[in-house]
Amino acid sequence: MFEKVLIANRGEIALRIQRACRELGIKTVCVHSEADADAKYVKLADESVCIGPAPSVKSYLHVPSIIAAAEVTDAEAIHPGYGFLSENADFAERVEQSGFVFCGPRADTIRMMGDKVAAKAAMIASGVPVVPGSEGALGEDQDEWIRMAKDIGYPVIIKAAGGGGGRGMRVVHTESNLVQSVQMTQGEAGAAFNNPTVYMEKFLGNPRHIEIQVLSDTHGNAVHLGERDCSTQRRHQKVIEEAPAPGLLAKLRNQVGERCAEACREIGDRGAGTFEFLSENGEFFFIEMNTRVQVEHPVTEFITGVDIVQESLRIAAGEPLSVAQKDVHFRGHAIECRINAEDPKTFVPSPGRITSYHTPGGPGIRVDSHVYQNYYVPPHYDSMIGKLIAYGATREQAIARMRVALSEMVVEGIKTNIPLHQELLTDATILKGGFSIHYLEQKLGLHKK
Ligand code: MV4
Repeated sequence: MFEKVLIANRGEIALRIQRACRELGIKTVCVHSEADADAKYVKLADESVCIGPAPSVKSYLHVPSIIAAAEVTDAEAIHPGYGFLSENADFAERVEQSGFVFCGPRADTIRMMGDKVAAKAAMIASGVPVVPGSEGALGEDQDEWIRMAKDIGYPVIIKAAGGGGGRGMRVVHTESNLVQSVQMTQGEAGAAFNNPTVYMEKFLGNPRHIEIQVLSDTHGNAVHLGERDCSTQRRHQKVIEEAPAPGLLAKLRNQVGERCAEACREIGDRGAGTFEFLSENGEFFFIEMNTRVQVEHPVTEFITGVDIVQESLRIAAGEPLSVAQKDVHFRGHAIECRINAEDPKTFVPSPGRITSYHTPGGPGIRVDSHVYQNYYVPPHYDSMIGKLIAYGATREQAIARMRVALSEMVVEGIKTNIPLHQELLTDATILKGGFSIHYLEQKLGLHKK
């Protein structure tokens, strides 16, 4: 195992990785911006290095400073967490070229999954079900686009190969708009991603967003840890996640999960990964793969008992997975509420000083957060200040525990979305489960542009 790992992130995930390292007996180096210098999790690290001013581009995204911090502290590996440089193939390459271990996949895996056309081709080759569509990039021939869309059936969606996470896509309802829409998406993709390549898919009108967690080691082993339902989202930001997905049959979970694990073995994946699917009428369609630990990993940890962050460290150190597929059992239900520093109605960010803070507890409650009383939420970063996760034997029990936890939680001095969560956990559709990715925006009265 490593002696010392550098954590190239901030906030709750930096603390989560630090805790995992400590349990494994690994010393930690925390890099931080000037805005995060006084944070407790920075002081808690064995060593800390200020890598630049508050704006991310000058600190958490500044590769030379991070590599230099690893060099001066003699760290062996760099864990990127999520966001920031976690899915930057050039960063992963630079880390390894500088003689450090990148706690994540090989750079070429990150690169392949960053190219959504290449990712989809790899999944088709491994037998993972994908959304019906162009099977590759669209070429030059406009008549071919028209034939293809007619074949797939309207509505279709044009997506940028360099996009993902909701960026660079356009829905087309009729043939009269098709050519212009493809050209506009190409133009935007060229400007935004420096890659004008686009592809076409059948547009699914009311899908659920269900994703499968995988772990792959460097010895050819890969397992899946089941799924999470992340359909409760607003403007591509997840709000609530849960595992398992309500109503999903074990047989289908294992079928799709095993396809994902097999794909990991075939592409030689390494570390923690997530296969994103859209699901309609009990069918699964792959859309994208994320090659990192995700925000919502705790719900999977609760129902499987596997520590995903520790596994990501063990895998990076060259150790085999600590679990085989036959040892992965799904038990109970877990739900996560993302706690954001924002207005619960307008979603406007609400940074500032937390004047009063109290966290809930009791059976099945987990709080993943780096904040505390008198913590100042800096305005420079994502508004998520923590996550509340509740586990129960059943979905009903997990939700009941979450309601109590939300009622106990006190965050004063800034606005948070706790009132929104309290309302969502009384909503009949949400309590029933199995709703689509559009439900929350419909409920909030937002309309897609
Ligand atoms: C889709 C889709 C419907 N049909 N693809 C948005 C984010 C990116 N990961 C893929 N996205 C979508 N792709 C087809 N063929 C609808 C979405 C989508 C979405 C997907 C997941 C979570 C939230 C979403 C919100 C709006 C649209």
